[in-house]
Amino acid sequence: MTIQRTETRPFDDQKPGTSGLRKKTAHFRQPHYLENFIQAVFNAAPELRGQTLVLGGDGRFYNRQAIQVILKMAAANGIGKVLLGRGGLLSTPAASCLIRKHGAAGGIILSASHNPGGAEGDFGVKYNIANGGPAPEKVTESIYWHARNLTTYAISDAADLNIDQPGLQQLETMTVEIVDPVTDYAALMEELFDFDLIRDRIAQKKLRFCFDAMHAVTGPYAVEIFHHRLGVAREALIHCQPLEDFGGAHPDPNLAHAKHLVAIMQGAGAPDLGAASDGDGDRNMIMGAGCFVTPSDSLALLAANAQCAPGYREGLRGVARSMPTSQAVDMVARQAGLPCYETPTGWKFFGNLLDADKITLCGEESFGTGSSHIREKDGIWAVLFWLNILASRQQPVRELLDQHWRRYGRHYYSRHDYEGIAKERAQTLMTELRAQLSQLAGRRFGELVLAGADDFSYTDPVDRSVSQHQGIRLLFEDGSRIVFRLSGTGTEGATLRLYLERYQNDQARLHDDTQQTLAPLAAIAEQVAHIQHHTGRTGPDVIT
Ligand code: VG1
Ligand code: CO
Repeated sequence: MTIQRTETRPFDDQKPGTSGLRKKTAHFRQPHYLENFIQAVFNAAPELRGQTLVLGGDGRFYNRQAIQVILKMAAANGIGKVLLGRGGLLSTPAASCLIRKHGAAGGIILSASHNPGGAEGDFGVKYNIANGGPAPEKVTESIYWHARNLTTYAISDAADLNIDQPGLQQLETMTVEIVDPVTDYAALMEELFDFDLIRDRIAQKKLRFCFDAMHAVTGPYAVEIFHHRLGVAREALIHCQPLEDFGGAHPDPNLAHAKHLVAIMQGAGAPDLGAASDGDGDRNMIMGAGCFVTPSDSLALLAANAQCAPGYREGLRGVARSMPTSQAVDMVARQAGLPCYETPTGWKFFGNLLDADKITLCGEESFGTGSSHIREKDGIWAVLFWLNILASRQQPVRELLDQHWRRYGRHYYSRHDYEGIAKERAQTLMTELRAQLSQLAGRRFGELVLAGADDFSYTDPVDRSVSQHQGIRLLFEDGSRIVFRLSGTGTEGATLRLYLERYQNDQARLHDDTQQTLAPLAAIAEQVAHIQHHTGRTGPDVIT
């Protein structure tokens, strides 16, 4: 066993996006590509030397090979110990939990999240810091700098490790401890939620539940937590075997991709709660019998009902949402007198607020919800929170939603995605839009009047760091909003995201059709941004 210094040349495209470095799997598998990025991480994070690194991934194609490479590079870069999920598996929230629980200096999570996997699909690498959360921008910028200035990387020539064998192994001077991916995480969940109450309601058949793991990483977590610890029938947990290609499907828990679950929840005799999670287990979709809860509403409902769960009984410090997320949670915060923060898209911006104890709950419109228990969004946690609320309130999801809207008003909300458009055309759309911003205020579109328009900029209230160009907002006098952003997680061309939101508190208008309600806003977006002209598309590819 010796440590090799391999010469390499930098790749210029290793800039981490919204959530790590995400590329086509084939791109990642080209010689030196993964190694370069990992070396850039180790160079940018000298605090890992002699310390513990948590490692795992969502089990997609190339996960196991990448784990072997990273282990050998960690050994060659002086990492003290690696805590590895058995079989190379760890959900993103479980990795965050392990980092915090074991005082690790950081973690590497292999995942392209909700993007499809397989040789033709996507692969990704995320780096998390000692608080358990995604590396903040100053760290990702440093990784990018190192990636562009790399000449060599260090790797041990040791043989592959058996990553399916729990226990301790040695690699050069580094210890590798292979742990069960679920145990610590499940214990944390038991601290937060009333498992006895949920188990009782399930046993009495008063709370019927169905979960779709989408052949991704949450399968083993769902079986252990929902089946073994809460007594949910095994048949009610579907697609729980993690597969390298997610069964050829898109592991994205939304109405477009979680078709199986949607069919169950729309069908006769639907269970009380249906939920799904994404590739790496940080997203969640919530459905009631015959109804869908938007992620923005889900965050608001969790905030309004937090006291149902033992872990949150002492109350919330505050809440936060990403800028494009609907303002439903703001209404809850206002009535409860809680601080409410608006951050750019991506979980990394919540870390400082959570560390400084300014917030307890946070979420994004993209099916992500989380809390101060870890520093990532957390799919299974959100589902348990819903189970706990349903077990305590003993009302159907639809009724809870109705009551919520009656009290706070309803934010009709939808996101329209235009995927795989030419990068230059997407840039032109955004540039032309930006150029108009100063002239837009005061403009009238039918009954809607624009109060203002800007390019969202965020100053972190804790470290005062500034993040600019986080999305273009058109803000209307009645509180409606249109937001335009380019995705930072795609791997082909550009994806334009158009977010539409309209507030309604007329009690007679709480059950209108969402897309119809938002149609005037979609028309304004087209009128202002000329989406059809720039994208060459007549409509969005995905509506969530
Ligand atoms: C998307 C979502 C964002 C989320 C990110 C990572 O980013 O919009 O809210 O944080 O994915 O989620 P973008 O830049 O494509 O809009 V995941 O589940 O990939 O870790
Ligand atoms: Co994810």
